[in-house]
Amino acid sequence: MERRFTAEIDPSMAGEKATLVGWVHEIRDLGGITFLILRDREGFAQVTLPKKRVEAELLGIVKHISRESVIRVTGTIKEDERAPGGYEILPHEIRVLSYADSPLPLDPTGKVKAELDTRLDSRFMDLRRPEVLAIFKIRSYVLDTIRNFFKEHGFIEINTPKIVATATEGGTALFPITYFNREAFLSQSPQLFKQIMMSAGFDRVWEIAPIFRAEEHDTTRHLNEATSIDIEASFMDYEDVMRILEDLIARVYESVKRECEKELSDLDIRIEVPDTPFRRITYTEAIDLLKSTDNPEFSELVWGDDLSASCEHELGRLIGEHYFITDWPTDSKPYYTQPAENPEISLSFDLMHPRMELASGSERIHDLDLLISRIDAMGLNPDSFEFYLRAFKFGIPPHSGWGLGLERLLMTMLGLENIREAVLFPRDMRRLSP
Ligand code: AMO
Repeated sequence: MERRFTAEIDPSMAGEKATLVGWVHEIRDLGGITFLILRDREGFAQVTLPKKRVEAELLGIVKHISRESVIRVTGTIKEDERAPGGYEILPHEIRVLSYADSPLPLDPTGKVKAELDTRLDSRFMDLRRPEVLAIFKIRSYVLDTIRNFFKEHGFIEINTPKIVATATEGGTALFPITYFNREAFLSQSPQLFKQIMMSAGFDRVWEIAPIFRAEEHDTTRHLNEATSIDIEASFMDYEDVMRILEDLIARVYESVKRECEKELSDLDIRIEVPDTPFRRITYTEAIDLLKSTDNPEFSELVWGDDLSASCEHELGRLIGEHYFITDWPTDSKPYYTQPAENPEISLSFDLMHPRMELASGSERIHDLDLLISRIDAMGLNPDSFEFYLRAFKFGIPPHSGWGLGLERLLMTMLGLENIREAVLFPRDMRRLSP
């Protein structure tokens, strides 16, 4: 008989036979009756064994099953409004497909709380919890939504190399690797390649792929391997790509709210779709706003300073919703960022959630001489960018783009405390396994 998911059965099927497979979530022996709760990816089902009415052999099997063993149950569906899904299964056959050892490394019912580190050490078991699984079902759904969004907006999906010869975002945060007899690095960003694709005439491209950052940040919002959602678009200015970004964020929230009701309820959260357009403040206005608070921490701020985590936090508190900080000092942004008419200011933006930065982007320099002089001014050697600079010599359109962190998007949308919650097997300074 074909197996079905627990959620594919409902009380109207009473009297029919069904086969379910899954994990033994709980066994409750009440003397005259035993309840076995079976768990699969989609939910729970109650398997009911009244002592007087089931074969002794089945009772014997159930007596010796350990929690979290994998079983197959075939039985008759019966309506029972007290059971999960409104039905129970009266079993004819129970097979143990894989025994689980005990004690278990974690409690998959979540009743016994464990530290995140302990959970990540036994991630296979942690992921069995419905509220943890829900995050990854939503993650998968978000990726679908993004793919559809880009398709509708005329973007072509690209895949760029993750083994590269040069830094893109400045030389500090690279993982060096050995590439035969040469030095190479894990890619920090598809930046240079997505720009080259503008010279290649692809017009609008997107990529979702890992980025590797060797930053020694041990925080709740930094990973050493993250997932970046990147776009690059020709003949668009930075306002154009900001609009695409805010529309994408709103679409993701809307779709998750509409389509992931069960997962949101497993996580016990509600989400509010943010209104668009998002508020835009310039970097200069952000500095003024911070200085106008009576917090002495901000009184010393001067134009050109980085916005620290506590600045971001204070701005988030004051603004209280998604917003853009635009027109950053040119020197605070990477060499490929287009300066404005006043060259101290750049045509750039960060997308902020009240809790943290989600994305950054800009209009790009497409004038070769200016690009070389910016690379120089940043203390980098234009020779090592030869493969990139060549693409600017033979006709390249004006273009703009951005990169959005998938895990930060999930973390802020779902109110997760730690970014590691949004990654199956996170990589951080201390964690390389599993
Ligand atoms: P940036 O370096 O700001 O920009 O990265 C873009 C977004 O990627 C996410 N991100 C991270 N998330 C978790 N852990 C990290 N260590 C990490 N580093 C980055 C953030 C961030 O906002 N090339 C430009 C983008 C562009 O201009 O198109 C870039 O990489 O959410």
